[in-house]
Amino acid sequence: MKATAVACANQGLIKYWGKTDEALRVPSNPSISVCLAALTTRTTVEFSDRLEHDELTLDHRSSTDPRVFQHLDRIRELARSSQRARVVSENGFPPGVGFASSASGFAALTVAGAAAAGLDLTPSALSRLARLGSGSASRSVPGGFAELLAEDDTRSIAVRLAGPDDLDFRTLAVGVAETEKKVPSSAGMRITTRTSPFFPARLEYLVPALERMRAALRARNPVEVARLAEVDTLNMHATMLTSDPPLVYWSGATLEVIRAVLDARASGIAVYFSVDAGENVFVNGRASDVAAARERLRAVRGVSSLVESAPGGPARLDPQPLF
Ligand code: 2P0
Repeated sequence: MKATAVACANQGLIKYWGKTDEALRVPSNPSISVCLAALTTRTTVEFSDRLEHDELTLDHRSSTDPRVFQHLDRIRELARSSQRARVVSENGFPPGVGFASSASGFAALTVAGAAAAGLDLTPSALSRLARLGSGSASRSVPGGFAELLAEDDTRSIAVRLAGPDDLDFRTLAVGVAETEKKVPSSAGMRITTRTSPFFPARLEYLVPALERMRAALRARNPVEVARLAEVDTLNMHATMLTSDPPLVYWSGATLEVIRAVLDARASGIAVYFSVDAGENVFVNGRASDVAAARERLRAVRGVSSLVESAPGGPARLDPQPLF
């Protein structure tokens, strides 16, 4: 059987950085994200008796990414199937934008793969399954503004806190990266949780920080959501910078964009920065403020791309296959 799904990438607003169980990708803390409608992945999966081994094509190139094959094994185990799969996946991101995402990729693979295997999973089961592929992918399953709970394996699922149209919220994805990030998230999280003296302080700070973010979403307050994401960015990066070895994900251009955001704010435009585990910067705020800051950010040295995105919806099956 064949099925196709489309899923959005997402931006951590209260960020996920640490696991209590690496094999099962159980997060150390709950995290809250917003899906990005402009950054999507489309994936088609076919399970068939005619295939002798799994075949994977990512953005028109043959791939042997073991994480994808392991994920197909998880789906086969749930479906009690031994059929091999053909997987074709394409990122709808503007070329060279540097925001390629395991979140949209594993969310689309999960939704398409489960349907292609004939599984009829609940939204919670789909979110958990996506988490086993990549923690942040679980948040792309419900879409909108979602919280990934940090419980045990079965209860660490993402639930929706607000729909994509509930807040006047926009994100400018500001691309500055020219290279792949140096330390992948899984390895980086391990280093931080084991070595940063600030990590225990982060876990303490997160309890009220999460509550404030949930309250800002309930109040439909986009400026407060953007502000709290900036506060959390600095808190998470403080734990990365104080890891041993240090994790310095920012480049000079990252700081230039951050300074431009602070300057914009000083001149009365309510925009806030947010940085995940990489050099690129998200700039968040109301649609009118993000539009007002756009040209200033385009002019910053080192900026190679700007993509404006509204909040996105859930991962969904789609009738348009890639093969
Ligand atoms: C986030 N990040 O909340 C944070 C901010 C990176 C920094 O979710 O190891 O790529 O595959 O579970 O999902 C990155 O985490 O990590 C992430 P794995 P993933 O968006």
